[in-house]
This record gives sequence, structure tokens and C-alpha cells, in this order.
Amino acid sequence: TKDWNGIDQVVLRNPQGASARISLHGGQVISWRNDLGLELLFSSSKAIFKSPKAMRGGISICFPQFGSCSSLEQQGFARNKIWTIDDDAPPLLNFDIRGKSFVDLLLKPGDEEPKCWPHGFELRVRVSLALDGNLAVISRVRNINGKPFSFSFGYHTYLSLSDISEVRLEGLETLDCLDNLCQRERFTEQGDALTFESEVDRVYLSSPNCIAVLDHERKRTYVIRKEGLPDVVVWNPWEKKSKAMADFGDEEYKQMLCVDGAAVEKPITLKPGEEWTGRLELAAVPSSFCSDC
Ligand code: TA6
Repeated sequence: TKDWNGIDQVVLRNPQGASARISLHGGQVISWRNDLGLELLFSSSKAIFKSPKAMRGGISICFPQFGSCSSLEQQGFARNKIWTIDDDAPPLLNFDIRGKSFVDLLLKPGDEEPKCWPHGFELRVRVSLALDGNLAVISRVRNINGKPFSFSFGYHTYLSLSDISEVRLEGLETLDCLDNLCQRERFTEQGDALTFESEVDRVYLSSPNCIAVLDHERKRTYVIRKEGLPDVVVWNPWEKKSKAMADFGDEEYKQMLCVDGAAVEKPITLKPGEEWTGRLELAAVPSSFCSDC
């Protein structure tokens, strides 16, 4: 299918009725629904579906930087580009295709690539929907240049929630983190699961490969599994910042939380010919069925 700018979208479905929709604009997952047709990813009602900016919501691919620490655009350029479908993707290790529907997307540098990041790369993303409705996004970055390059990476993932003040995030307690709201000051998270009552923008370092977001009101738990992505960025703009964003509703911060599997503190360096893989898998399960990570 196409969006209203004429940009292609791919829809994946499983036999139970779950679905995922991916836009070639940014390779962004813009919808993920369970078998009852309920949307699991947040998208703003004010989202702007127009090049060159990424739509506010879903899962955007942030490469070659996550955040805004260099002269590159915030979260890198990959999410603002038009990707192609890769019909000839090389085999992906440890990916069992049985029962899955999936699509392979590809981004290569274009002629207008920023002078501040003049590297030869191939970025491949496979988005897959499994029989149980789980969504996986697997990215591969290959250096096809004669020189090494470094990058950071993130899956900017907007989870749809009933009420942020009723949400618990488990798996990040006692970790070291950098607080983007305080000049990246480093501190150690205390005690119990994370709960939310004000703006948050933190990079949790060396995190476990499985974390869980519990939405009590909906009795739903998001289980987030990741590989190759040591950090987790947790973001909610809260009231004041929401009002300052043109593509975000004033009250919408209550219905979302970004929990982003990322490699941000220590950039990844690839020598010529080397490849890096970063995997994210999301499950949304009834809280009563959720086993601990
Ligand atoms: O989720 C991490 C983060 O980079 C935050 O630091 C915050 O700036 C947010 O994303 C904004 O994302 P945006 O899509 O507006 O670039």
C-alpha cells in the first residue's frame, strides 16, 4: 500500500490476525496490532506524515547517531530517508523463518549524504511478525568502505499505554544511567522498578537483555528483548515539553513511553568489511501470563 505522500508501506499479517505496518520512509514501523486488532505502538494524533521528518510514534531507526551530540541531525539521518525493499538480502544468522512473515529493507548512502558522515555503509533492517504476534526488528550495518567508521544506534520505540502514572518498568533498577536532563550527569538508579511522575530522558547503561513494561490498567505487559544493544533510553516529555512539540498532543504524554534499545554510550566501530547486528523483539502479553525475563 501507499501513504498519502505516495510512499510505499508494507503490511505483515499472521494467521491469527495480528499485523505490522512498515513505511519505506525511514524503515519505520508505524503500527503493530495484536490479534484483536488493538494497536500496541503509540502514534501521535498530531503526527506529521511528511518527508523529510520521521512520524512521531512507532519505532524509528536511529542511525548513525542516537541523540544529538554531533553535527548530524537529531537521531541521525536514516529515519528521514526513503528506503528500498531488499529482495536479495543475505541470510540472517539465528533467524528461524518458520511461521514468520517478514520484509527486508535497505538503506545505502545517497549522493546528498552529509559531509560530516562520508562513509560507505549498508543498513539492512528485517521486520518480522511471528505466529504468536511478536514483532522483531533486526538491523545490520556493514562497512563497505576502505576505512573504519563509528556510529551509535537506537530503536526509538513508542509504547502505547493507558496511563503513564500506572506504569512500571522492570529490569533497569540499580543500573548506572546518564541523565539527559542534567547535562548527562551519571548516577545509579535506586531500588525498585521505575515509575513515572515527571519528565524523564535517561540512558541506562549495560542493561539486561530483557526488560518489561507493565501497564496495570490494560493488564498488559510489554516484554522487550534485545541483543547487541547494551543501553536503554527511557523518555517521556511530560506536560511542558509536550506543549512545545508541534507534532504531539498536549495530553498525549499520558498514553506513551519511549523505551529504546540502543547502543549509545560506547559507539560501535566497524573495520572495512565488518558487520554489526542489533536485534529488538517485542511481545505484548496479558500481565497474568507474563513470566519474568
Ligand atoms: O528517546 C530519546 C530521545 O532522544 C530523547 O532524548 C528526546 O530528545 C526524544 O528522543 C526526542 O525524539 P525526537 O523523535 O523528537 O527526535
